[in-house]
Amino acid sequence: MINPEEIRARFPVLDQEVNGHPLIYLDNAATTQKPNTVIKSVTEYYEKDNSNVHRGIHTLSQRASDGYDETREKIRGMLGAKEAEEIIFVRGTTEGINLVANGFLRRILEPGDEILVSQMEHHANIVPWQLVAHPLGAKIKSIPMDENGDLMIEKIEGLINSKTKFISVVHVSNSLGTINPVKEICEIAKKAGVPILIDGAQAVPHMNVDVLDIGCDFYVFSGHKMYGPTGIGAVYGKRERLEEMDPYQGGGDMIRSVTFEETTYNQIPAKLEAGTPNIAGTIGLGKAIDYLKEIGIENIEKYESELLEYATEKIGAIDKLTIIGSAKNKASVVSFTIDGIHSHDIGGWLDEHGIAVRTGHHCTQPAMNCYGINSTARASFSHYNTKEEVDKLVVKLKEMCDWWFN
Ligand code: 7TS
Repeated sequence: MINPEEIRARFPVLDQEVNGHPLIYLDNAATTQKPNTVIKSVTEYYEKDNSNVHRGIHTLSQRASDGYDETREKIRGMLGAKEAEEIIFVRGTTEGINLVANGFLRRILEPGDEILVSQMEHHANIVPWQLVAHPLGAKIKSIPMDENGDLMIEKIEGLINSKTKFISVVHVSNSLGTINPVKEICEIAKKAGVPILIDGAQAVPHMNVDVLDIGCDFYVFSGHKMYGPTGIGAVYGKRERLEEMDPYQGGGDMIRSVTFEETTYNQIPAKLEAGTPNIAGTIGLGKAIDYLKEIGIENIEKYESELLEYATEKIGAIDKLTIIGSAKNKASVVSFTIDGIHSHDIGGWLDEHGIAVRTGHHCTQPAMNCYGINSTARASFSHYNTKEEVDKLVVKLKEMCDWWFN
């Protein structure tokens, strides 16, 4: 059971006023706030252990390396992967997808080839594929969605052909909240013999993820969206896929031997992690995983889905307001438009009252195009948000409409 009072006490940033009002933070899909254990672990690392990893036999370097390696193991456990070596540290989802696009796809792509993504992808799951595909004469195709924001899964088989070299699909949409049936999609990909990546940026903070059950080749996520620090995330890749890959960046740690003529590479994961990593961020991410384990991801999922149901009903009842995205299976995101008021004006009004929401296209322009709009206001909820906060949001939205239209 989630006790929001107890939870909130662990997130120092929530205890403040913004523009003279208690902060109501509803921008969790952009980034989540950090519990005190995560903040403390980063400070303590710099106060006591700061050193480079895997490079020295001295004690501080051992401690830094231990913390770094422990997080790799914690991520393995969180995702249900077979081996810790299948976890590659990156800056976040964006860098993870760029790593796979460059290290995996570039080697196998030929002119005329195709990459399949969905219509609701974040730009981070479109542009890296284009950067690799377009100079090679390959192209991106998309899986359509219906007006509720559900992907048309039945169309996928027809979109795959002998030219399809890769599929990449978002687990949970950041702008619509849709939870995609990724296991089913991976089965289709597997049957067709096409490797598949799942963008888990919005999934890991909200639900249990098991990469073996899902059956994906790659799974990527960002630490900062799951209560960890910014600048750290991970790619899960099946061992054989990671071993096939070319390094994306060259430098320290990723080599076995270097001469001017030739370099041989280290084993995974080091092969794909050139240079000094974000050590403090990794240690903070480890603490974020401990936090999620302690609270229980199932408890979070249950609490957030009740909050979503409550918010959908209350927000959806506001006159002139349309909720964008009403998929069968949704995470705690409510995107909306109000006829006659630009979403930036909605965001500005709410901010004046201490309420933080995101407005704009949420880096999902193709999804916005499907609805014939270019932006929404988006309230995205975490397990530290409450029904009282939803009520305050609704009051302020109604006041704004009264003021605007009268
Ligand atoms: N994929 C999805 C589904 C996302 O929601 C985001 C960020 C990314 C990829 C990129 O993640 P990053 O950590 O590498 O930046 N989404 C959002 C958002 O909804 N508002 O701000 C960032």
